[in-house]
Amino acid sequence: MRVSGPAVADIANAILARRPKPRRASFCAFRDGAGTAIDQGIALFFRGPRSFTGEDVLELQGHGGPVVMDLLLSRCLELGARLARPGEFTQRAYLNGKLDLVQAEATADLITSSTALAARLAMRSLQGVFSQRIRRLVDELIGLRTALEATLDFPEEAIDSQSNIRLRHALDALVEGAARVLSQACQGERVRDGLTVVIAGRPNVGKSSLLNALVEYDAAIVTPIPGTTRDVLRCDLQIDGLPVKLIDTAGLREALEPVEQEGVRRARGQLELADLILWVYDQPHGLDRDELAALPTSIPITLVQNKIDLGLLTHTPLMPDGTVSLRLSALTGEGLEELRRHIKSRAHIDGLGEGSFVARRRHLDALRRGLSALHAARSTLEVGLGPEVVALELLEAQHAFGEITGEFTPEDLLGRIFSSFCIGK
Ligand SMILES: Nc1nc2c(ncn2[C@@H]2O[C@H](COP(=O)(O)OP(=O)(O)OP(=O)(O)O)[C@@H](O)[C@H]2O)c(=O)[nH]1
Ligand SMILES: [Mg+2]
Repeated sequence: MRVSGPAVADIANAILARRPKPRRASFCAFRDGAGTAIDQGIALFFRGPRSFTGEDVLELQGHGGPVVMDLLLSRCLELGARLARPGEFTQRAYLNGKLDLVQAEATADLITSSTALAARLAMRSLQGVFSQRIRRLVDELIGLRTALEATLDFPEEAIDSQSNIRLRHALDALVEGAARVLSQACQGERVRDGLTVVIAGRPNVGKSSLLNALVEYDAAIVTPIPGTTRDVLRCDLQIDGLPVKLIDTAGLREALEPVEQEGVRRARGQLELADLILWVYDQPHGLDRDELAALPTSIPITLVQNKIDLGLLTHTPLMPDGTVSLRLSALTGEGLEELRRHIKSRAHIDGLGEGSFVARRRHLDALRRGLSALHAARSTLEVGLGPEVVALELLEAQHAFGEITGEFTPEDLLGRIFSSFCIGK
């Protein structure tokens, strides 16, 4: 049990009948209001600001068990404590300057990470790797703005071409740096949230068989009857540390019967949400270009020819450049390894090094906004619109980057971030 706040020293006195020495483990009885022992165990007292939250913190390690915990909890509440809201310990740590926002989020990401790789990257964010990168960008921006604003204050010394060139170089370097952070953050987000892969195609081509083969159990019903799958089926999969959400859908065709019609409608809905579509086809049906043309254009599509164990003659149709085409058998497993490798390559998480970190969509949004403000500043400088406009655009970039670490973060966003934590963290 963990208690934080200004009344902690008094609560410790009352429950332990003495004040434990800060940062020392002491073995004590935990007592109720009448002085009777509820439990006994280790008490740890941290005096603020040298604690996780930055406030006085008491940690009681007892034997556990719901009734004993409840008695101890009631005693703390009696003494003036209240239950913590989700993420409140971390929120207080953030408000007291023990962590920045990126680190606070990394705490939650570490706890909920779904793969070992995600946990490692979350740990790096928690250690400040990501925050340092952002802070460096912000520092460079501030330097640039200071230089610019100096010229604003002394307009008679209008920017000469020499300092203009210097400014442009500095801006170029900043754009490059921000783009690099963004690309790493994208990888970090992939590792955290994974890839959504939707299996789609005509009925009976072996979509559900492919899902079963990839997840290595009988998740989906497979029959020789076209139109077997109607519901959208989701399975979680890991490919070398990459979390993959694999989604099986109803075969796409002009369905006559209402249940299948609904299945087809849902299947089409899933396509819009995919990071990657696996378009499965088989022989003798082959590949229908019209069906492919009806798929969302903004989402990458990989062609998967199934049932190659049947040995039927096929031709690989001519496709636009860059379309990946794989051949496999969901029945024998031939070609599955290539498909796994291909899915992983789509996440672009190869070569994640020591400088990598976990990231969230929120971070990507802010980085993109900051980067586009930097691009705007660069074109403003190029067309010679005047330093005050450039300075404004730089300030906008600084605010966007500052949102990531929590320097400029709206209250409601903070509320949303911390309320998604688990209670007691
Ligand atoms: N020979 C062979 N048969 C396969 C292969 N994959 C699937 N099948 C067979 O093809 C038939 C249809 O398989 P499903 O996996 O149900 O196909 P589906 O695309 O999910 O079909 P719907 O759910 O109706 O859209 C079944 O009889 C499978 O056994 C394969 O690689 N080789
Ligand atoms: Mg199916």
